[in-house]
Amino acid sequence: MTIEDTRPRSARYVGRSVQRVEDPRLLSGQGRYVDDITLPGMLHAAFVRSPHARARILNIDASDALALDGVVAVYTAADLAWLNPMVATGPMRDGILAHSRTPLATDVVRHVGDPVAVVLARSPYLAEDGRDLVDVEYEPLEPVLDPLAALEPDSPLVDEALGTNNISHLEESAGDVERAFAEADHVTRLRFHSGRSTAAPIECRGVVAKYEDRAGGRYTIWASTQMPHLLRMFVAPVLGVPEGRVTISSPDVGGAFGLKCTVFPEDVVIPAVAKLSGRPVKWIEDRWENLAAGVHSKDMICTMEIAAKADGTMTAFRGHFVTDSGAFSSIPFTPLVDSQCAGIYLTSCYDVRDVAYSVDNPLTNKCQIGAVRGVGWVPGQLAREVAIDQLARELGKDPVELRLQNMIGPDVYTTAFGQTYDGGSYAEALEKARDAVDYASFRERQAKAREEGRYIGVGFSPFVEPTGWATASAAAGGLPNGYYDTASVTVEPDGSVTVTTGLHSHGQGHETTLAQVTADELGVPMESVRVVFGDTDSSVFGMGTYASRSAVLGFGSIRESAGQVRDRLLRLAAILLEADPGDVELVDGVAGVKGVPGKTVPLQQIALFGYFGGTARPEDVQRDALTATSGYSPGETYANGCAAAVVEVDVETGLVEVEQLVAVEDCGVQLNPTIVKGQVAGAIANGIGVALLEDLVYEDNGEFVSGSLLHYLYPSTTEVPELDLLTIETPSAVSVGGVKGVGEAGTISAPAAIVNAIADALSPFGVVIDRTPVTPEYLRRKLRDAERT
Ligand code: SMO
Repeated sequence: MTIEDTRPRSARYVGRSVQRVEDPRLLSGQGRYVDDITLPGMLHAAFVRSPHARARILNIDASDALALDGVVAVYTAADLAWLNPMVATGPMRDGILAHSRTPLATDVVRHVGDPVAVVLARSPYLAEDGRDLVDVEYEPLEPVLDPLAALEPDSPLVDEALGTNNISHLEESAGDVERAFAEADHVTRLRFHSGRSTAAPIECRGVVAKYEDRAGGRYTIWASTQMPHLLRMFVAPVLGVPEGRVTISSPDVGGAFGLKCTVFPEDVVIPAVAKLSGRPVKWIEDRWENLAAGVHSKDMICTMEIAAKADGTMTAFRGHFVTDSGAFSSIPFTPLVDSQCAGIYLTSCYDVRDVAYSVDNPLTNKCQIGAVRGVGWVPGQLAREVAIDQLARELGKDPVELRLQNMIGPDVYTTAFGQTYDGGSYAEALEKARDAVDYASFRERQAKAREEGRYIGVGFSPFVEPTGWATASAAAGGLPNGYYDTASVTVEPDGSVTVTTGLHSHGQGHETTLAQVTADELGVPMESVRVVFGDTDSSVFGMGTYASRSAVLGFGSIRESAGQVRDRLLRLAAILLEADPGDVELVDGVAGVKGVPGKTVPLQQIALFGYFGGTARPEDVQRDALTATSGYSPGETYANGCAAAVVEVDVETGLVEVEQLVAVEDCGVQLNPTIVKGQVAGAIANGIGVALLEDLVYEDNGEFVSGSLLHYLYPSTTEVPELDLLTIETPSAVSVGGVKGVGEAGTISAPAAIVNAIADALSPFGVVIDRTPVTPEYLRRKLRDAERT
């Protein structure tokens, strides 16, 4: 490993841009992904999927497929009737209907891509050929496609067993919203449609499974997932076996972005057909399946109202969020991960005490809505920040000044809904972004450009992001179940260190950051630390990686467990050094006595003594040696920051060019600044896609037309400008090490900054931007409409 800076080795690792330990492996093609798993006798699976949005299955004829040489089996729902249903309860909360599904469609298909049958063959190509030969006879039914119409009492039902399409209507309010609106000098109202997007990781999903008919049956499942233990928890009951008979192994994961913290039908179908066929089975998702039948996100109709005084003081927020939820309630997080997250964090960094939101989650005949980077914070942020710019225009106020006027202070703050922020640089981040785009001179530049027929604009989007998802933050966010994580830290007999965690890494660099943390806590060189995760047999139980939680949970759980081990190391060293444990220090893997140069003992010797030193060791060490396991669930941690965008709009073509993008990130104490920058840059690129490009489109008959990366556009290097990545470090008041999470902020903040910049550029035309993505076609239509009026 190479260390970038030249500080003395005794310096702490935390806070340093240590180069990523995993990169040599990943960059030299030595990563091991699900598709790299090959087992003797393995068959390959391909899914027969619905071409219809909604249809009754009249007949499935697999005879032609089975006649094809190399096709081994075709299974339908009838063959899997022994599986238990997959049930989405909405993480143990009230107010959402439990929705269950079978992993393969039984009588009705509910969206394009809904799996109907699975073909097993000797090769993936033969499996696909066999798939094309399965003859499914359908009777098309009228699909439910408009989420608002789906809420009407006379709408056809996506799932008749539920008796309604709306799987959740929630309302919550604080203060006196009615009165605040009645007494307002000014009310701004915006209806904003946040478009349908997804994660589209480079590595699509994949499952390999093997079943062994011993000891009551054992499943080994390799899956590309963010949460091996939770996946096991949800898959085992569907397979009808105890969790102890299921091993989930998630090797290297080539991007996940929330999509892979979902439990999918294929996760149970593949192990089930491995059992039925008696052969290991591999399924690797193709891009069409990923786009049509993974998870979608957003597609939220947001109605945002702001009550304000004439001087610009915002007195109340009211929001209504309707998620076009798709055909199934995604497991485990359900579409509330979008709609409710938009509502519950509505006040963000503003001191608004009268606030109300409501959400609806109509099922429709489209792909399910689930977690994707930034979840419902993205549409919530868009609705609020775009409405604030609209308010500023209507009141003739400067949008930055108006925001600063309404912003909370930097100290610990409890929102109207009861979330307690752990302190942050709310105003400072906005000011920093403002200065980075040279706002003081911008209006002059803008006026000059307009004289030349060029339309440039600037937009801001300050944010607060819940991070370090744990029991406290979940409770404050209206999810009454517990989230924590565990780490085990072991100093091996030779003095090397093994850490296991139930967190996962799919690009975040946990092999590096968690080693940095461990090395500091123990006082050992980082090179001696190995971080193990991704396999339920070899890692301690954990909740997985999502919601910008791993830095906080990983640091906290490692500090707890490493602290216990270090305590034992120091007491052992004290015996060897014939010193008082209080006088012993461990630095860079060498124990010494403070103030006594030359009197040292290396970690290797301490460890050997710890394992084999007989009765000379303290009694608890004789019992537990040098290993400890500890859990951690921090208080609420909230990152904050601000995105600012400068754009130029070509009014002839409707094309938007992002000229400058500034991201100010305050995620508390940074474990590794380079990794923080990487996280922010990737998220900002994602945010540019959400704002301008990414759109999953269904035609009026429910046909899905965005099934390739020619149609589902995401940004490449030509759409992402040089980014100005700035940081502020406000240590968390509540977490171990003052750490807050990072990973989603850019996706949350960038879209609203870009939309506001476009609206600012086009303010002479009176164009109201009311959706994402802001495509050239959409902008031209808006400009034409504006010219006509
Ligand atoms: S959508 Mo993220 O993995 O919480």
